[in-house]
Amino acid sequence: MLQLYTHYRSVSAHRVRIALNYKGVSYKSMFTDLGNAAADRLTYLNLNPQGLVPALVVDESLVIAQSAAIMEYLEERYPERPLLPGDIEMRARIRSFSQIAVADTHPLNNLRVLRYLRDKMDVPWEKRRAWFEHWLHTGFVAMESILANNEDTGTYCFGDKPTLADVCLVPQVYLADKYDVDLSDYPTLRRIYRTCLTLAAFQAAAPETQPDQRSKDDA
Ligand SMILES: N[C@@H](CCC(=O)N[C@@H](CS)C(=O)NCC(=O)O)C(=O)O
Repeated sequence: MLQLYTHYRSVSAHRVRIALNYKGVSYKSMFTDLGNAAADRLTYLNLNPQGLVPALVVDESLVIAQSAAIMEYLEERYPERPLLPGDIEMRARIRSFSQIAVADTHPLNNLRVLRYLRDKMDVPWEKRRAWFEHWLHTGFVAMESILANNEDTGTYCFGDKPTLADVCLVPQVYLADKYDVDLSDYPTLRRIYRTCLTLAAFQAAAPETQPDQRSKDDA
């Protein structure tokens, strides 16, 4: 069985959990602590030298790091219930939209960047918060503009079934929502986000439904 190294708060792992669930692929969750425990970290670095989550262990010869690479692999290996549907132009549009979250928004706000600002650059909390919000809004403004002006926008980002675009949008909006970022300027993103959250694949991937989150609640 596939093993997914994950953490409930990880935006990148959240994407991969949605993709796995949407495709109906069984996997075992391997919980990490985002680098807080040194012993675990050394073991994990042997698996994924970058030390980030997620990582998907396919078998002893293949460990895939990077959520975009994992989701492309899942799409090719499990083409049923496609996340990249349509013709070559449509797939390019979906990939392009998805990368706004994966490549240009999330990397500026991930834990190691925010910790670096705090620990090495002495950036106070208010300024770190301003940084966090700035890069979220920069991504959301572009995403909203694309969807609000696109005739392919339907129930979901591109048409009437979820695609990779929705898989990448939802964890980003979830994060913003959790930190009370004002999303009032993004009605299309909010509508699609709410629709996605009615689907079992998205619900089962949500941070609050993950066993590592629940064990924290129990503690
Ligand atoms: N580009 C990577 C980013 C992975 C990433 O930054 N993961 C975060 C959690 S969302 C992480 O492991 N953070 C730990 C840290 O920053 O030390 C991907 O999409 O998989």
